[in-house]
Order: sequence, then C-alpha cells, then structure tokens
Amino acid sequence: MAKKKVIKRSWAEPFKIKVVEPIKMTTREYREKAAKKAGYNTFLLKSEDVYIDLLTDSGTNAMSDYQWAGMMIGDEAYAGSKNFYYLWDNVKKYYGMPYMVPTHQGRAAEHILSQILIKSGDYIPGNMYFTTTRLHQELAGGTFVDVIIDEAHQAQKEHPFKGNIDLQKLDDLIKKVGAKKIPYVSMAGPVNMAGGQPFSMANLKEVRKLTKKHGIKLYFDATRACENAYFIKVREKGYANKSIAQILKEMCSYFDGLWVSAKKDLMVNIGGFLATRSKKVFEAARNMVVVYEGLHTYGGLAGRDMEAMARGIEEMVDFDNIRARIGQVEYAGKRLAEFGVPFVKPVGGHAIFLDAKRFLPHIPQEEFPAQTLAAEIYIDSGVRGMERGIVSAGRDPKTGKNRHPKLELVRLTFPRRVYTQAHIDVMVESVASVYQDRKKIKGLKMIYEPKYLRFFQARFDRL
Ligand code: PLI
Repeated sequence: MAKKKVIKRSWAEPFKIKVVEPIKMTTREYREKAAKKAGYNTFLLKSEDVYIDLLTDSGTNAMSDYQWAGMMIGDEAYAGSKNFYYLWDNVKKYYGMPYMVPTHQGRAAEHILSQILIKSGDYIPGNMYFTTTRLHQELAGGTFVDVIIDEAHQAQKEHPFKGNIDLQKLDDLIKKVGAKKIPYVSMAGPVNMAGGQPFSMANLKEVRKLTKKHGIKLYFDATRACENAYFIKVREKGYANKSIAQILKEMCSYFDGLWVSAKKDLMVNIGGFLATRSKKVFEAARNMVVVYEGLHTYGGLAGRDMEAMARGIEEMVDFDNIRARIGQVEYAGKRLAEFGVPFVKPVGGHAIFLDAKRFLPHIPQEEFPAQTLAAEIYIDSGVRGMERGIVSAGRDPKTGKNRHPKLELVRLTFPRRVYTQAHIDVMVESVASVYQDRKKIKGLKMIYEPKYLRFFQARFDRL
C-alpha cells in the first residue's frame, strides 16, 4: 500500500473582508516623478501615489465590525463620557494598572511622563532608543543611555530575545551616575528600532530586581506589548500554555507604569494613554493633560475613539489574531530569504527590516543607504517603506554631530488586518528585483534638514 503523504496544515486569518478600499497602480515613470517631488523621502509621498503602504503599522489598521459598531455609541460629552470609563476598566483588567489618563497618541503620553519624572541632568536607561521617546526625554532635560544587549545592534545575529536589557550595562550606569540621577528605566517590548525584537520574562524579572534594589522606577513602552507576549509564549520555557492575556498581565505586573500608542496593538486609527500604579504620578498627569491634551476624561480623543480602543484591547489578546499578524511577517521573511535578500534576523513582530548596509555595501552611511533603498523600492513597485538608520538617528543635541547607528535599515511594516498574502508576494518580488540590480544604485545627499525628528520632513537629491 502506498504510504500516506503527510499534509502540512496551514492556519489562516481569523477574519474575512467586509469592506474594501481601492488602491492605485501607477507606472515606474510616474513614481520616478513622485519620488523626486517628495525629496526621496517616503514620508513626503502622497498616500494616493502608493500601491502597498508598508510605511508604518501605526494607525493604519483595519478595525473590526465590533470596533466600528462601538464608534456609533460614542458618548461625546465634554466630561465623564461612558466610553472613558469603559476604556479605564479595560486598562485595569488587561494591563493591571489602577490609574490611566487618555492621550491623543503615544508621544503625548511620553511628553507628560517625561515632564513629570525627569529633572535636568538625569539619565534614562532604555533598551535602544525610539525616536519620539528619546526626544521627549531630552526635551525634559534628560540623557538617554542605551543598555540593550550587544546582539541587538548586530543585524545578522540570531537571538530569541534581542530586546533584553544588558544587566551589566545597567548596573555600570547606576554605579557611574548614582541611582538618584535615574528617575526610571524605560523598557520597550518588542524593540522597534532593533527590528521588532522582544525581551524575555526572565530578563524583565532581573531588571525589576536590580531597579528595586536601587529604588529606581521601571516604566514600560507597552505600545506593542501583545507582540512581546506572543514571542514569550512561543519562545520562552514555561509560557506555552499561558494565554496572551495572562502573559501581558504578568509582564505589566513588574512595571510601575506604562504608556501605549493605541495606534498599534489596539488596532485603532488614533489614540494613546498613560497608566500607572502611582497616585502621585496620576495626579500630576491629570494636571498636565488638561493643559496639553484636553479634559482628563478624553485627553484629545472623541468618545467614539475611546470606545474603539476599549474594544481593541479585548481583540488584541486573541491568540489567533496575533499569530496571523506575526505569521504574515514570518512568511515575508521566508520568501525574502529564498532570494538571498539581507534583513534583520530573526524577523520581528511588526515588520521586516532590510539590512541596507549589506544590501547596498557600496554606499557609505553618509550617503544614506537606507533612505536610498526605501526610495528605490517605491520607484520599482509603489511599495512604501521607511528609513531607520542615520537619518532617523538624528544629531546629538550636545555636539550637533550626526549619530551613526550600527543598524542602517529599511522598515517594511505590516498594518494589522489590511493586506493579503498576494500583496506580500508583490512586495517580496519587488525587493528581490531591486536586490538583483543593486549595483546600479547611487546614494543621496540631504538638501533640507528640520530641527526635530528630521526623518519625517528631510529632503534629499540624487548624487
Ligand atoms: O506615534 P505615536 O505618538 O502614537 O507613538 C509613539 C511611539 C511610541 N513608542 C513606540 C515603540 C512607537 O513605535 C511609537 C510610534 N511608532 C511609529 C509611529 C512607528 O511608525 O513605528
């Protein structure tokens, strides 16, 4: 009798499509002109000129029918909206934090927290910088110090938890500047700029132990916390049988507070919040939110936005949902590897990060290899990614000199529940084609540079 063939069983997305949005297909000639007009900066392209938009997963998600239905019951009272109380209840239930103020997005929460906790001359250690997070720490008078493990800066190095904090680096900093000069440790998971790399629960527990010993607070950038929880579940011993909600709750239990850009995990188009265990921080945040955002029960958001956020929290902890999301990124990684395209390993939670240093080794960092590559991919196919290298790293505020990050990357970010596998195939084939013709590509020069977060608005020209 013939041996029975083992059939591999695939998973698929736990949803189907109900509404579609047409997207425009353009010619290469059209895109050449659009790229030039945008100063070879993908942030300056008109979105209608983009075919597959992998610029970011921030606010670009497809909401569910449950979230859209919630939008209809927005309570738009100026004060005390019922949607605010529902959101607060879910922050308590899922993140385990007793206090919360809503903000219009993540950076507003970063601003408020930085102004409350940081004094001039302080140091804020963190597992690699994030653009807006570090800027708000600096604007409050602090200095960010990178204490992530060395492996995080090595694009080709395989490590299951590249987002881990190096305890020795953290301990050395505490010894050097003293615990009084460190208002809090800022820990993100997964780490965006490292390629969407998670930290382990074991590392988090060690960081908590060390910070507690010195009386230092520990705050969590929980913007993509559910992706971190997923990686803990599938990679860390002892968590395979725990739910995403249980792992999220355990992670949060080690922190003094957290902030969230709801535009990611929560799958909404706008929103954020700051949550804390400290009544003192909460009171200070409520005072600040009314100055910069809006009343403490809406924080710059409509009631309907808070309802969609509250419902998004319930959906984000669904295992099938998060597996489909990260599974799509893994699928893209597998296909890109077939063409020998260099990218950060292992693939992260929210994006593929092309390794521009290896992709375009003939272009020096001063000629912006990642900026160049993002523009070339757009011109090839209308797929839009973003630079995460020397342009994003900006200048040192003290010396005014360019920072030279070890990682020079192009991020192709996956909006949640938006694109199909066929879109991913089109992206992969475009990147592979650009890779084939890479030797012909020349670098860029910067012709306009804004003062803050220059990657958003800088303009370039071809060399
Ligand atoms: O874009 P905001 O202001 O809602 O959130 C700022 C922010 C904070 N932390 C982390 C880890 C982020 O990724 C983040 C925003 N990220 C963007 C916009 C991105 O494209 O990755």
